[in-house]
Amino acid sequence: MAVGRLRGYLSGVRFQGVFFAMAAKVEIYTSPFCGYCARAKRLLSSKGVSFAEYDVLADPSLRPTMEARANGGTTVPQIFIDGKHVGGCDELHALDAAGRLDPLLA
Ligand SMILES: N[C@@H](CCC(=O)N[C@@H](CS)C(=O)NCC(=O)O)C(=O)O
Repeated sequence: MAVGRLRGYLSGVRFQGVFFAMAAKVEIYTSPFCGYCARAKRLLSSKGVSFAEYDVLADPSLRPTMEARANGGTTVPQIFIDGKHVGGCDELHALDAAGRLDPLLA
């Protein structure tokens, strides 16, 4: 969830307030030339979801962290929503097919 402050003038009237933008934090461990990674990212992007991407090929030191967070999962992608391990590309699509992905991303 993002929190911010809004201040401005609208038709000469000053307004200010706090806004809360409910957006899940999505993280995805990837490597280049990985079709599953591309497919998972395409699904997220098609929903307008932005995500943090960690390229384990570019930075192999990320791998142990990925594997620990993914309960030993060694393949890419490994996807996390609000810190919760979702799985890989197949699991992401299965969640979506079951109608359970959008609520997690809201
Ligand atoms: N079922 C997995 C398949 C992922 C997969 O096989 N990824 C490949 C790269 S495209 C991989 O990490 N291969 C290395 C390995 O199997 O250790 C998913 O849906 O994410």
